[in-house]
Amino acid sequence: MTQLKSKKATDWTAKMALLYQSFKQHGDDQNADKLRAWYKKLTIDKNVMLAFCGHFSAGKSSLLNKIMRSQLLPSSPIPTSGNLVRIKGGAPSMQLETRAGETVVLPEHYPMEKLHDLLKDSDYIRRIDLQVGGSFPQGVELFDTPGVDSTDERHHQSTNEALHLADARFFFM
Ligand SMILES: Nc1nc2c(ncn2[C@@H]2O[C@H](COP(=O)(O)OP(=O)(O)OP(=O)(O)O)[C@@H](O)[C@H]2O)c(=O)[nH]1
Ligand SMILES: [Mg+2]
Repeated sequence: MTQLKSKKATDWTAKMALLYQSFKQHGDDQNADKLRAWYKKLTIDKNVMLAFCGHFSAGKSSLLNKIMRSQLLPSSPIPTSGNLVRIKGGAPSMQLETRAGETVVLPEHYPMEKLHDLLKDSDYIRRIDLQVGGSFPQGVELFDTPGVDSTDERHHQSTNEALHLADARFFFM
């Protein structure tokens, strides 16, 4: 985050930096992280971000699978998706971030069943980034999120972590 030299700075990046510093000073790491992610979206990624959120078993992951023409995301009639998934186009790759803050790159040709286990895991995994090839449009990022009415509190947390980044949110019910 940009370091401020003067509090009189008026551009929006400087204002964001001030806010970030304020969150940090008050120990509000959660909002500081959200702000940092938003800053990255606006200045580096610049992707259009669309979030699929809503009730569990409403068909979010199934529709995303249709869009990707794959079965990458697990789907079943019980609460299934356990963490935030960010999907974008590019050379195929999979990367996850644990709740402890570690980043793990999954090997090429990672087995689908094992990937599904990771995508259901809300205990250790905070977020999974999938880069998919084929005709997936560049400059677009789709978010799959856990059901907001699931009884697992971490499911709500994962969804809330992403919604502020989305340019549009599709609510499934
Ligand atoms: N009949 C019918 N069933 C569907 C449709 N879309 C999804 N399903 C089924 O509904 C169930 C739930 O679908 P998911 O895609 O896992 O729903 P989700 O919203 O991702 O659920 P969570 O990950 O738990 O939040 C699965 O058994 C799907 O096969 C649909 O359009 N029609
Ligand atoms: Mg799902």
